[in-house]
Amino acid sequence: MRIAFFDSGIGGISVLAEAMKRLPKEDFLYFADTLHVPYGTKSKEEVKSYIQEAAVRIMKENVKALVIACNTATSIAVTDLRSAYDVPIIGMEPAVKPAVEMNRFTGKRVLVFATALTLKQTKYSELISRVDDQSIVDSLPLPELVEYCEKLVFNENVLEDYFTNKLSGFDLSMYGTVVLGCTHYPFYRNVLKTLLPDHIQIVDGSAGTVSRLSHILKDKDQYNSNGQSNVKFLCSSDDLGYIQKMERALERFQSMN
Ligand code: DGN
Repeated sequence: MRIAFFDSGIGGISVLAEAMKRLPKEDFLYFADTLHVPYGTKSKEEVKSYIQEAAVRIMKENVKALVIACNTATSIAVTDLRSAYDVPIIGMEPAVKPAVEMNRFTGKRVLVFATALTLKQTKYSELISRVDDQSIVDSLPLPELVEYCEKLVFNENVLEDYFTNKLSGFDLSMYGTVVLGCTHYPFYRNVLKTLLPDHIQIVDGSAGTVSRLSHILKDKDQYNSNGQSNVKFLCSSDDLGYIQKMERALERFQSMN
């Protein structure tokens, strides 16, 4: 049985790539909700119903676990999905906790990039009240980055202008860590690295999510030993062009890392 990954678009491929590295003997299914991407700029109610529809389609594929490789979808629907289905459901969480720990004694702040919808959810404010005991966390939504990623825009000049403009109001010397709290953003990690001061570390939630997935499979004795990292791509619009785009995006992400 395959492990399913789900995102509104191609962002979750950044998490899939991490799982393929860590669990090479598994096979995977990747589902993108192309009819409704992006989620991050829509209302909570709309997005909730899109996620429920997507889950019905994914579960028909008879998968052994579902990774919601989208911070926005996780913050809105992980609890409902867990009560609706028996298979393990693993979500994403912006890596704020490790980022705060990394800066506990540096005197520096943490800057979280995520969708506006993720930043608005109670799940996010609860995470901040739990871990940000020194009030050092700031946040910034980057909606255009999801659009660039969906169009496979990787032109360095375009991205440099974009980030320079977005970050112009921030004194970057005050920050020690940037958190990529949307799964589309790691596609731009390398560009960001060249633009941010050297002392800033960039973290995301992929490794933590894949570790949880791996522990759950181990606990349930559901590890595969004869899979081949085969990935079946599906999307809600059943568009072959988009499926080819996802394959290219995976190759690109793997070549970057
Ligand atoms: N990749 C999604 C996330 O991690 O939040 C959101 C992308 C979107 O639909 N805006």
